[in-house]
Amino acid sequence: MFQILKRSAFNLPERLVTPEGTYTKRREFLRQFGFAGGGLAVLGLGAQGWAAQPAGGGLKYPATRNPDFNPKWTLTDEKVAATYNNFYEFTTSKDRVHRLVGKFVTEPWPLEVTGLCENPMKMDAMEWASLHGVEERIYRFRCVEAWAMIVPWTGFQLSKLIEKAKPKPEAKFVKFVTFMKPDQAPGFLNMPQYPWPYTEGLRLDEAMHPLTIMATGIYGKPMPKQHGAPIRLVVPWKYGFKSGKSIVKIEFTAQQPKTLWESLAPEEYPFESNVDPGVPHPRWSQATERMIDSGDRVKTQLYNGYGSHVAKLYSKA
Ligand SMILES: Nc1nc2c(c(=O)[nH]1)N[C@H]1C(S)=C(S)[C@@H](COP(=O)(O)O)O[C@H]1N2
Ligand SMILES: [Mo]
Repeated sequence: MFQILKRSAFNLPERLVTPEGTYTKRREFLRQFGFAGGGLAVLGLGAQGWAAQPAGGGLKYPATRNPDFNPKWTLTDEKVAATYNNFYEFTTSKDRVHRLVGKFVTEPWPLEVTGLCENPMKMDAMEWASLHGVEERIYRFRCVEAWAMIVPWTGFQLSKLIEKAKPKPEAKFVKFVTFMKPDQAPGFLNMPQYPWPYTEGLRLDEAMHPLTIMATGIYGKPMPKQHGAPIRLVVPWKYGFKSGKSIVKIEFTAQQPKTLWESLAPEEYPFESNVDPGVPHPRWSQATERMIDSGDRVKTQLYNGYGSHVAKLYSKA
């Protein structure tokens, strides 16, 4: 998905393929972030391998697996998951994200909880996670592009953090904002046409749902940078783009937040975006999905198989 621009556009010098407006916008962007002279800051291809780990902020790995989320499913191969990523802040090439994260600094990681709440917080995300504890859960994960994986996440229920923040009665939505450091991730400058930072959102009741977690690790280890270190959202019944990576701000709002993908293509990536095999994407079917390691095609399930947990959130009764 996300072929808002033709794939080839990324392989040509930008000034030859983008409209004047976009080029000008990029120049402004470079200036704003202190890259004078118009040269792109070339970020070295990280020498670290796919398995490079951040320190993990003092959390103990592996965390105890929650027995309620310990299905007998075969896990996706760890290396395949770590080398097939969507993280547009770095690149649109899934197989290259893990090579481009070398300069991404993920510790310390200030996280701001703000907006319509009684108890706004500024915290170090890893300290907060250590203090409140993490657990492991095996979840299915389904990208809107019709690929899927089964992975063990480590994290905590977002509801824990929301309860501490005490949203006000007017708060109806939660907005999630990703880091934006153009000197640490080449995608910002290479793709100035995207409305950065990556922003996602949930209804407050979806954010409070016990399946919704903030993940600090995967495969029993601290989160590798390409998976959204040090802390990311995971919403297993929605398409993967709802699960924002490397979150720096969580904000309670009265109005439905404008998300990055919704502002680019609302008919393709609407706000709700629950996994649904019966609703095709405008450009492809959602009836089946491809497991990224085996290549097997399997039937897509309504709510990604989590209907018994979440269908009641959407019943119109
Ligand atoms: N900040 C940010 N979060 C993001 C994305 C992104 O490009 N930037 N891509 C999303 C998409 S489309 C998917 S499918 C998942 C991929 O997560 P993974 O690479 O850990 O499998 O991250 C989501 N979160
Ligand atoms: Mo995705």
